Amino acid sequence: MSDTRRLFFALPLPPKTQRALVKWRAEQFPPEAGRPIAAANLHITLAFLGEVSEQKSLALQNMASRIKQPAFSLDLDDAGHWPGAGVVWLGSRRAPRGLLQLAELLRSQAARSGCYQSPFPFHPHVTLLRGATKTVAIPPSGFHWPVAFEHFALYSSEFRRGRTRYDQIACWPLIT
Ligand code: 2AM
Repeated sequence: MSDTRRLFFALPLPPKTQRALVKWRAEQFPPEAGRPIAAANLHITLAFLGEVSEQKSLALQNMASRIKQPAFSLDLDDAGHWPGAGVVWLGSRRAPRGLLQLAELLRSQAARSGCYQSPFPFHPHVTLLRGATKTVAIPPSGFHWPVAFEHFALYSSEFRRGRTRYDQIACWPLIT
């Protein structure tokens, strides 16, 4: 349907971290491990909303603009492979409470607005590779990517001409 868009709330990674992760990924994973996600598309999803009408999107943006949550930092120090989903991911051994609260708030607002709800428990992560359906050697622990988050944003996702494109629709500050 043309009057809906595929939307999700996410934490964008700072461009410097995106570039560093892309370099590290190329060193850690062989090309056959999976399809690398473009640097600019590296993010942590907070709430996936599915196909959303413009009216519902505006209502969700209005609710998001009223969220007052403190900023938080996180250490990307964990990695794993979900072979079923074909995803190689980076995450954190200790997700900050602020991140979990923000995701919970956005997810409950989305649920009350009748949006799609993922049946899976929330596991904050950055997807590094897709199409990773075969066994992948995960880098040994010892890596650390510290990231400070001061904003969260609403994105649309569009798949066109073989490419996934994310566009930021709106962005809100966390309290610093
Ligand atoms: P993923 O990276 O783990 O695949 C845009 O597609 C974002 O929404 C991605 O971060 C993706 O998570 C997430 N996403 C897509 N489809 C989803 C679904 N059905 N349930 C939960 N998250 C989803």
